[in-house]
Amino acid sequence: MCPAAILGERACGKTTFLGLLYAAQVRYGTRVVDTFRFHAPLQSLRLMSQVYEGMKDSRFPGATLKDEMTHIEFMFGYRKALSGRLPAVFRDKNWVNPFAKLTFAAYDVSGEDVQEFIDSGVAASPIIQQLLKSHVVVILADCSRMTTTIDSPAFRQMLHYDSEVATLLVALQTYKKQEQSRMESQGLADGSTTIYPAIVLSKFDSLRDDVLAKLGLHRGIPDGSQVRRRKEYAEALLRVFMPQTLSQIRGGKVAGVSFDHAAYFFSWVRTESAEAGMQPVGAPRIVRKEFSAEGGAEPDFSYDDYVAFIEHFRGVANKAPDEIVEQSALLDTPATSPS
Ligand SMILES: Nc1nc2c(ncn2[C@@H]2O[C@H](COP(=O)(O)OP(=O)(O)OP(=O)(O)O)[C@@H](O)[C@H]2O)c(=O)[nH]1
Ligand SMILES: [Mg+2]
Repeated sequence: MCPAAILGERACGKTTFLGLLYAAQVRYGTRVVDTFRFHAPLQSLRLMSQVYEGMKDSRFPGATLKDEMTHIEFMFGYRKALSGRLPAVFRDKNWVNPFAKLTFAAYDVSGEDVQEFIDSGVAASPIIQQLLKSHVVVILADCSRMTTTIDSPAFRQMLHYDSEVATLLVALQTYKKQEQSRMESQGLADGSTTIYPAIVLSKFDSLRDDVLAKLGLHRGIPDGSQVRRRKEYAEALLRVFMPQTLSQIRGGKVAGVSFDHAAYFFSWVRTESAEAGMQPVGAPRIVRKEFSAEGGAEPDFSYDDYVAFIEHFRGVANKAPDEIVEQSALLDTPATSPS
């Protein structure tokens, strides 16, 4: 089981993201049910489904209560291609888990625990210790705060968030280095660790036209088949609004710990105010799609990107470290030795 962290600042769209991920998972999972599983503890499940129910009713979630976010977790499981090829004797043992798993937890970068860690560098709280164990980091970047007015509070706040995320990434890399030397000294590691970063550009629908124009971008996101152009598009935004984070994840290998290529996803929800071309007054109302047999009356959101998110992590889950643990567990168990 590989731990994954979702990072976001106050009001950047974390809860909305979780609700939409839940929706996408329900819809997608019912089609590809054999190779993808979603599990969550009751409390998390309840929150995610309630958020989604609200969105079906055109409402965005309310602000998350203090500490509520720290209890949200869920798991993605992907059937391993490998299990089909294992000899029957392994397949039949339930200790050979046929699913590669990622357990996601969401962290509020503006929350007390994270702030205390950023300030002190001491990983005192269990929340931070859990965060540092993650091999996957999903970073939310709020497009509604992207502005070309460089002395505006929104811009300053964005750069502040950028520096906090970069600090956390450095801490994560340092922790992995230490973990790796510990493992190496016990003969358990092969001298390299990979951290898998993903960036979600949240509230993409509220990115302003003048920002796009200044960066020479068009409003249309290159579609999923144009991987390189999508990456360039996302990085054009991040280079301006999250430069330190971008430079961290592209920093190459440091003492055997490296960041994998970042994956980029766009999250948007169609809202009434955006449609009418007006500045939102209060919380915007979500536009729903026509009622369909497929999904009732659903909010209109970037479903394809959420599916791409789920599928991207299939590859990651299969490469991520729990494979190593399970392999060595196999070898360590005499009764099940393959020879
Ligand atoms: N236009 C638009 N607005 C969004 C979108 N996602 C979120 N919002 C707006 O941003 C607000 C905050 O979103 P949340 O998902 O609650 O953000 P959060 O990070 O969970 O916020 P806290 O829990 O309060 O820190 C929502 O109430 C919406 O008004 C989106 O995709 N498009
Ligand atoms: Mg929230």
